[in-house]
Amino acid sequence: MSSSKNTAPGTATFFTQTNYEGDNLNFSAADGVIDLQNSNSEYYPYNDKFDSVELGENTKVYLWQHGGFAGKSQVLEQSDPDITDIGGLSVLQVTSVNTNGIYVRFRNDIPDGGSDKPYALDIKVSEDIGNTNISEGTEEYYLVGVIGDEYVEHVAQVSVRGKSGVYCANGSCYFKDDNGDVICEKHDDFPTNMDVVEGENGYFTFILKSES
Ligand SMILES: [Ca+2]
Repeated sequence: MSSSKNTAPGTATFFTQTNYEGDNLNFSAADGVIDLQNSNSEYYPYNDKFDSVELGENTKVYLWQHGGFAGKSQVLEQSDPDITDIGGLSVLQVTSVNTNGIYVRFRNDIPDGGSDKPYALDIKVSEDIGNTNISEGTEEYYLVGVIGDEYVEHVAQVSVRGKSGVYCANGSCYFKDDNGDVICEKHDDFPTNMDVVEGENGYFTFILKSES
């Protein structure tokens, strides 16, 4: 039964069992980012517990496996009777369909690899709940935030650390929604030893060009 009759438009109902059974909680865009694994949250008992989700009309949900927008992620625009393949849902956000994900990956392009490799990017999109940490050598994109609707613009903190833990880059950029296009603009303090390259809409590769 994937009927959304029971769930209001713009909201999503999460169930503790597959096939829309068990305890359930309903969330809307007004709830923002829900961090189930925050032990101070009233929702903490539901960390890793939601196994299905029913969407109302005009609804999109963003799902993450771990806090810090880490691990697997998934975006749904229709009800799903089994979301267990996420491997334990810990962070979720409900929006209208008029939002896009911001996807980021990290590449080390220092010609000799650098003296402090491997390097890792930390990116924190404002209004979010934590850094997403992305190591070099991973090709995959990470869903680091959501843009659109009331999230017209985010300021993202960007930093890169080497193996020793010392930062070699630190600054910020903007992610903006431009009628459904996701734009990344470097802020004045964007690291001069970094670059950012746009791929498909909403997909960005952050590149470390030199050690300093
Ligand atoms: Ca989890």
